[in-house]
Amino acid sequence: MTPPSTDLLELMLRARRFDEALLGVAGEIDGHYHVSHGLEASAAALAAVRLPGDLIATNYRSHAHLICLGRDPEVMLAEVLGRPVAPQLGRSGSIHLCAPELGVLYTSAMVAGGLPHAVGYGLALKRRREGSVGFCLFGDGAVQEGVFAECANLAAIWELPVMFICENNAARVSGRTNAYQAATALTALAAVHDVEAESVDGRDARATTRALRDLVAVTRSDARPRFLEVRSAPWRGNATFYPTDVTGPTDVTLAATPTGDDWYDHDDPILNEARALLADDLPVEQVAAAQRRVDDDLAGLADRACALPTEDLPSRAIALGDVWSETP
Ligand SMILES: Cc1ncc(C[n+]2csc(CCOP(=O)(O)OP(=O)(O)O)c2C)c(N)n1
Repeated sequence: MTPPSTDLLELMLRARRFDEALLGVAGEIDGHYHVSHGLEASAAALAAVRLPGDLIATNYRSHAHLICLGRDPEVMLAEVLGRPVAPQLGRSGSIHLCAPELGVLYTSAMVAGGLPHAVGYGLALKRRREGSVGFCLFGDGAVQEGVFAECANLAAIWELPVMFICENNAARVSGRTNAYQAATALTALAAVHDVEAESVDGRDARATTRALRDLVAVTRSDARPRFLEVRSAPWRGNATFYPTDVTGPTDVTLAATPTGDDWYDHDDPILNEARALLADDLPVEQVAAAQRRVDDDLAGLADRACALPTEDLPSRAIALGDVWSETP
């Protein structure tokens, strides 16, 4: 019998290792940064369903999305550290990363800023009639912005192939979705605009991938928008304005033994996937071997990114490159 695949585990762990490396050199980052801890399931699901030709509008919490889609971790960390690497030459910081070759053209750090981009992508892709989809990833806070209603409405009445993916990392709160949201079900806010909507447990990467794959398949065929709420627990390292690695380096072998801490025992989608592999009868040594493969591949990531040459300020050519102006 073929052993269960560790691909999903390794992909999510690769994204987590990127963020852990970034948090280790956070003192060298000029500006703000966010990490994706706990949101790796939607990132891996996105990578599983994305096809060449699709366009993706992500948000300021984009690291896992980009790493899972295939962005080079060393180049991406160097970019965040302000090193002049292609394509953004160290100007993006953590919150404006892009990867045009992967369909991520630009990242708005405004809450809900990517929603109108994705509707525009959907309109353009529909006109080209290629069966491609415009994806949008955003937090639960974006659903509170008025532009969410406008975008859901336009995507529905213009029948646009847009896949709205709401990463709801406030899902532990009972009753209201969170302190700022009167609605108890975010799916209802999409459904009211005639956008078919589902909710999935984002702590379960397999379920998240299945749910996204099913919705995207129908959107590719009927070119109508869909909405998926991916519910996860908040990661406590995000409690401060600047995230810190309060849960420490992820160790997938912890899945074998309860710790008494909800993060490790129930909430971390990576440990949950390791747990699912153990339940599939994969020996813990092979789960550990999967982790070693990721670690060997990324060995020295932060050192290599930090070692790239930097400048205190970008050169005039870099700072003004790609800036459009009427006056020279
Ligand atoms: C339009 C706008 N308002 C306020 C902010 C400041 N801000 C940055 S993150 C954030 C919280 C967003 O919450 P949520 O969408 O739930 O995402 P999370 O950070 O929990 O992933 C806010 C208010 C912003 N970036 N853009």
